[in-house]
Amino acid sequence: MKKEFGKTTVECIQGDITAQDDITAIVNAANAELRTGGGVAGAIHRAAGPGLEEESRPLAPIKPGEAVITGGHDLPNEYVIHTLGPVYGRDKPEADLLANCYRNSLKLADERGIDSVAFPAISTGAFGYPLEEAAGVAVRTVAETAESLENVLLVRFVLFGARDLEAHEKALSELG
Ligand code: AR6
Repeated sequence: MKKEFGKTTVECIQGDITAQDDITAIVNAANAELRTGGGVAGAIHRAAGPGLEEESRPLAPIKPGEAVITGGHDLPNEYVIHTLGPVYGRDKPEADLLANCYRNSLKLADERGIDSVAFPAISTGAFGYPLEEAAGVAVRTVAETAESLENVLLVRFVLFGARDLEAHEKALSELG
């Protein structure tokens, strides 16, 4: 499923964030220390190789909502944007912090002249953010931010499971 916002196409697919060969920058649902970890972060660090953690370490720690950028190392992507999602029930206000993750990642990409960005469903795994709520924040924030982007022409949500895909497609279909 796809929709246009300004010059940017926003789409949702089911898949693995480490297998997006046609995307310039993938986003990592990172931990504050920018270390390997589990979930998306584990998959990204495994695919990128040890150079990713070496490059990331001096940029840590990051706070919820912040985003930093590194090279892609052995990934098929030129860049990895690392952002720290809120832990649901602890980092408040959750919705604002989660929105900052998407907004700051896209702004960073746009400043670097990056044309395409892929996001996982930040905070919806280990950090416990309820899926439907998070999908609404994610899709609304990307759509709003897209209106002012110059360089990012494609934003792809890469959802691991069928339920994740359904929640994001529903949120996207509900936007005007
Ligand atoms: N591609 C796309 N989505 C994935 C993949 C993948 N390869 N693997 C998992 N997901 P999580 P968080 C989905 O836990 O909630 C880590 O340990 C997953 O099914 O990766 O922001 C970090 O080190 C879920 O829907 O991120 C942090 O400590 C979504 O990605 C902490 O977890 C996010 O799950 C971050 O927690």
